[in-house]
Amino acid sequence: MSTPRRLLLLNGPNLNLLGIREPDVYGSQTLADVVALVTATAAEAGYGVDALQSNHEGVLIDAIHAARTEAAGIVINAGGLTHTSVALRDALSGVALPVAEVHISDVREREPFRHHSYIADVAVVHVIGRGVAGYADATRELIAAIGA
Ligand code: CA2
Repeated sequence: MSTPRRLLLLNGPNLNLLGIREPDVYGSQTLADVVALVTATAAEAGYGVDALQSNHEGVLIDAIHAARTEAAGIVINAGGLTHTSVALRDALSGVALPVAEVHISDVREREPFRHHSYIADVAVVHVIGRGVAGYADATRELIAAIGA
């Protein structure tokens, strides 16, 4: 079976508030802007994008499982689940797709509880603290890692 020329873009809890709350930390661009940016960036390389934001861990895990046969890679900002969820990490590891981990803010410069990521070592691309523009960088780097 040939690899689908599609990426899954996942955004986790509270990222639906992008551009609405805390612009000092996360900027003024919205989640719709993120989806448009990743869609346009992926299209440059002939990839389509399926985007999902959820505040529910199980919904994100189900989407990761579905991506196993429907996507060539995953761009994910898991929000706070980054720092707490073994289950999300296991799902990413289980589907064995290339993963790009994105964080809008520089989590390394924030509270200590944000310094550990359960996802980091199952991701091949890490883009941290570059704002919303980091999603475009992550998408390009992920496509380069897919290498097709
Ligand atoms: O910097 C990032 O992208 C984060 O993944 C964002 C998460 C946070 O828990 C991580 O430590 C770092 C939080 C997402 C919440 O997004 C909001 C956006 C606007 C207003 C309120 C929350």
